[in-house]
Amino acid sequence: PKEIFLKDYKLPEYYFDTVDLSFLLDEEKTIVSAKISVVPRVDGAASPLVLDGVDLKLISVKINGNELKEGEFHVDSRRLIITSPPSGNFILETVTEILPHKNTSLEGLYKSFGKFCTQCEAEGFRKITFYQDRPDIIAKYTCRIEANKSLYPVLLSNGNLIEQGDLEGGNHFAVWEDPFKKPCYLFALVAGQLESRDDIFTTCSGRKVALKIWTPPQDLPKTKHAVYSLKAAMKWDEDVFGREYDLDIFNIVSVPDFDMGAMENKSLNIFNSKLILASPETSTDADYAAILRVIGHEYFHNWTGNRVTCRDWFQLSLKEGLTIFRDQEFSSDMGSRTVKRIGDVSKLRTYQFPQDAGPMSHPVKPHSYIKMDNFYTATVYQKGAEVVRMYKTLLGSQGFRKGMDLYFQRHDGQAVTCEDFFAAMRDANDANFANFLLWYSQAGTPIVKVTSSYNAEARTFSLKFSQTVPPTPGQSVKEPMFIPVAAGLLDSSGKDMQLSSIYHDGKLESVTCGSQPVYTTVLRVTKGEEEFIFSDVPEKPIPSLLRGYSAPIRLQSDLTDNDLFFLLAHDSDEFNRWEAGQILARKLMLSQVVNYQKNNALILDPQFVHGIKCILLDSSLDKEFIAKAITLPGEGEIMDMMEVADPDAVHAVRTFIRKQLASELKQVFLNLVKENRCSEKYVFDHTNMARRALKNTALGYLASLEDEEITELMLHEYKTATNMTDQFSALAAIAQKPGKARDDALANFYNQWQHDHLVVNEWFALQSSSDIPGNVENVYKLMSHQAFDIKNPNKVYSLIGKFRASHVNFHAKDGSGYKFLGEIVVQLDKLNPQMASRMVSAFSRWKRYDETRQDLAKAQLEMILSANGLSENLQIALLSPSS
Ligand code: B3K
Ligand code: ZN
Repeated sequence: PKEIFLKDYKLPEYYFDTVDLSFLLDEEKTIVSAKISVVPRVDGAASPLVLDGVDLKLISVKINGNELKEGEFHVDSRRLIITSPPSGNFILETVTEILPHKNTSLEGLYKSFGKFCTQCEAEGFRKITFYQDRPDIIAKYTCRIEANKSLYPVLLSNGNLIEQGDLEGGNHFAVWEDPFKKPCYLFALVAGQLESRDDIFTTCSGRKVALKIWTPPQDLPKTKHAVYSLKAAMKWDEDVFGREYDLDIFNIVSVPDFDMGAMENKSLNIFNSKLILASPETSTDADYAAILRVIGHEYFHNWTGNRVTCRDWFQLSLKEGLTIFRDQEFSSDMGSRTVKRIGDVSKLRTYQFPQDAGPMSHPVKPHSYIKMDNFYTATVYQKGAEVVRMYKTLLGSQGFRKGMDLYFQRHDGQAVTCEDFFAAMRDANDANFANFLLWYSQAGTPIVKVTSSYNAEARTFSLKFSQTVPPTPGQSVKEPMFIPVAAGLLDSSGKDMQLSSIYHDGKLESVTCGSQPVYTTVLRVTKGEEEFIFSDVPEKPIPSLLRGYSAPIRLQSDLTDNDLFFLLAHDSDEFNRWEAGQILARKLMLSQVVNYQKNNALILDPQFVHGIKCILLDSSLDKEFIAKAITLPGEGEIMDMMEVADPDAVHAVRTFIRKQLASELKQVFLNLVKENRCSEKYVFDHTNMARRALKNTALGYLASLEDEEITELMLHEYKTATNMTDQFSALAAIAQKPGKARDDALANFYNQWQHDHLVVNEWFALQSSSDIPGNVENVYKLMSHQAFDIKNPNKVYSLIGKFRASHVNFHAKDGSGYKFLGEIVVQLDKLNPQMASRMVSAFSRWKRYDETRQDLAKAQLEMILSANGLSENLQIALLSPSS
């Protein structure tokens, strides 16, 4: 495999202007004809034209109507080279044969449950036809599809349907035309037995857009929420970003075999069915929220990704970071902003921080790649979204919107870079962004230390920052970054102090803004060491730092536990109230881990119990916020903070604290369960979701007690549940402990839902991620369950992917967890290399554990490496620096 470098980027020698594709779909093979008008970039230069093509059988190739003879072209397993094309514009025609029914990679054109379907991003189009498979080749497409009418009554592609009709011999055809130029990764085709739920969206300029959600007939009743979500997203993008939809039709197709969540193909989004189908009886609040979010995400790509696309794959975050940011904002506006922010920051900490601290650490804009598929990462997506958020923090909402407007104005119809986005933000606001671009090129999570001091005489309050960025593979020396730190000061009654001016860099700068009082200001930390001195501070304040989590860093402050309890109780920034609780919980957990390792008795600080109790009883707080605030940091987060990760100790401590809280606050939790039952019909709105979240979190705590009364309660909740959120939460509570109640409930649940794949997947996930001792045996058994199928990505994610969520079982000291995953990865690689390499990433931080575990993990990695016929994806995933 060849490594590709950003610094080697070259403009293409040839552009493509129009692309006319024609597919003859058939059971045995598919014939793809492509007619491309080619335009040399520089007139008169006749360098070879190199086309990508993988697993293709070339039938013929013509230029300007003349079939090429031997010697005029060269074809191998990866490319077709036209040795000396004519100078000037010309027409290239190829005919190729492909075998979709044999394609298990779920990339290119493949079959899923009898339907034809495509996935081209990043480099799947080359499995369909010979093409310059790179995103800076943007062209206008037409697509003719022909297939048997009874097997494939619905034929879809991008753009507008311009012609259709019946043919002799039972075939029919459809011709689609996409008026917008696009890169080939946005091409899509679907053919099969599908029905649509139809609706209409009227855009801000009064145009009517036909909305169609396509599924197999039996799934159609479950598409209501998808339509609702799509309309909400279309309206939101108009309201918040001024972006109107640009075609008269928008299709979404739901498919059961899909490698990821969904794909933003122009006007023909293709979705994993788990992100389309929902009903109150079968889907949880989390499912409903995920559908809203992902439908929003793919829809928003129409402008950020499709109309303005990426010049090359190093720029992936240009569309993904930005679109994640947009979907985060959308979900915030549709629900609770604070709770959404908490969820997003937790996700960043759970997935991106470990990545940034491990062998796979890479910048938001990677410098090189071998397999692009391996770069759809938490860094490119989640950290990329944080980078976009920082522009907004620095510029304010209006400034950010000005920057976005300029970005669209400058680059509509182009394939551009992260620097172009940066320049639009800067130019629209005349802003000084110092070395902000380092966020794209420098990997690693910055560590920022802050110390504070109050000078009563001078009435000044000083914050001293120092920052370091840890070395990462290939980047041993780091420069200081530009870190926006949103900060406020609390007085002794817990109220925000009004801020007036700050002394910094030899100057006194006013932070006021007209006559409006200012309570939060954004400090621009740009140096290795730096001091900010607030003036006119009448009493010693408690600082609230990094409000709303204004930068993706690890902040280490000198706040005392008392300060943190104070912030937990009073901060006007709700995110920081949650954060204060989390910092306290992390400290507490780490201190008990030490106790556990020394064989000392574990203890729970009464002040912590009191803090949790106050939150639980504070009726002014949003209930979903309470549910988040009483949830302890995950085991992974704690292990991340340890020199040598100790899964057993962390698990024991977290279990102990949960149980202790449950027993000391039992009555409070019981009341919460009773008070927050939803009697009415299921409604997906914030108020109802918040009630359910609080009730079910309380139930989860209670489940850790050994108590007859609680078992009764859980069974009661399970039996009386009227929606999946409540039913599944009760099941999860019952399943916390091994025993008959657990076995019966799991069996009962399967019997009730065995006809519904998506629900059965959750049932798999619940069991595989369980912490009950020796669970790997159950997972082996479930692998041969009739409902499991290793070819279906959703099932693999549920049963195999979720196993690693149980740190005690995956990292079991006897090596059984590693052995299980090792065996599966080898098996999976034969079918779907992308999925195998995602699964193997569970091993990527094996050096973080003790020696025994290291040896066990290493043995599995070596075993995988020695397997025959390893895929490129997997080889590369395994050859990351530390493994
Ligand atoms: N753009 C796609 C991701 C494609 C990944 C291909 N391996 C989904 C999304 O982020 O919207
Ligand atoms: Zn995306």
